[in-house]
Amino acid sequence: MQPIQWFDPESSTYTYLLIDETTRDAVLIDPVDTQLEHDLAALKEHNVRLNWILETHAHADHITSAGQLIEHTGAKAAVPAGCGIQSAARQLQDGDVIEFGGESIRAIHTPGHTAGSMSFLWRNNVFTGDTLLIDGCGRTDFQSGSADALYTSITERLFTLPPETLVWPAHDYRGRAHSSIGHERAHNSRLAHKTRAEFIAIMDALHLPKPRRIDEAVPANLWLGVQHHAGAVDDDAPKVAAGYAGDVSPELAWRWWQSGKAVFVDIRTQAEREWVGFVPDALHVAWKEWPGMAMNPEFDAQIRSVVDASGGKPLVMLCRSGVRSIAAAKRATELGLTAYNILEGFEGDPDAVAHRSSRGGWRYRGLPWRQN
Ligand SMILES: N[C@@H](CCC(=O)N[C@@H](CS)C(=O)NCC(=O)O)C(=O)O
Ligand SMILES: [Fe+2]
Repeated sequence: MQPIQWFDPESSTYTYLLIDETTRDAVLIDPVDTQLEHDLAALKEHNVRLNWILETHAHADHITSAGQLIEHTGAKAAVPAGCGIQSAARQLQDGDVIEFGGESIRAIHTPGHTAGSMSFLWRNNVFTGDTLLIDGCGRTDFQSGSADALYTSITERLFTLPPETLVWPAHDYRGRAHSSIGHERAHNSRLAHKTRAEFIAIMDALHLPKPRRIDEAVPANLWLGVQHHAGAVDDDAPKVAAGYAGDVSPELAWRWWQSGKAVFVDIRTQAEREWVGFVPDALHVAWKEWPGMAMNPEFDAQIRSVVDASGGKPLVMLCRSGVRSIAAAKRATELGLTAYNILEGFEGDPDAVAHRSSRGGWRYRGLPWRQN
């Protein structure tokens, strides 16, 4: 049983259809909005019932048709928990299993191209998204990407699968359809026989142009590509504040970070982060620190270097409840930086969460970093 592969020439994206041939239940991985009619017709032709739509990550180069497919077929979406995709029925964690008919797919968290990216293992096929491409890999220079994390994901999670496992990527720009783990381990020019340091140096030297549609695609994909959410997204503008750049909702901060428009800085203490919870891949510059919640004497230097390393992006600052982050945003503003406060902080104000859930068009599922 092999997956059925479709190609979108506009974005060079592969979409996969997996079928349980006994029950005719099916799963689609990474469908593309402009291919909706093709995909619906093909589902009919194959005489299958679509159970699940899976996304390997929040794509930067095309818009998903997942939201529209849900409307047309009654299927549900399952997405990686760390991608900030708001409107899916299931937020997947590493090791989660998606069942369709008598078949099952295992989610493997493979961060690096984006912090939330996942690969999906079905029988002897692995759908690698933009984590591992044929003779390449996804870029790591936006959407909280990390070459270091990508090296670990590929070498420790994917290359440890049996060598005969077939590799089905989310893209190929040269018409190649699939590969295998054994082949990529031996021949992938970015990874085969490369140390971590060599790989990071290769990724740092790529300097690729930004994907043409990133500013439109990432925000749309955080709502599974469904247009009526766009109104709600536009309403969600920063609010003017005195002494710093403004207040932003948790969702807006998250979208800015994921689309590379801002740097996300967690200013809580290290102890708090350990006890209460991390925001995966957020940068850390403590405002106050133990012992005694004293001001962090290095704050000015550390926050300046975060902005410098980002090429001058605005900051979005997170604390526990949204109080310390105002003070930190004001201080960063005095230093000549552009800094926003994230309303409600890591915890989220329960009243505001309830209010957002009842707002028209929003299907709010908790703060982006809380994965609930
Ligand atoms: N020219 C394409 C570029 C797409 C692009 O950057 N793709 C990302 C995946 S979202 C990537 O990792 N590409 C790998 C590569 O180009 O080596 C566009 O504008 O959409
Ligand atoms: Fe991507």
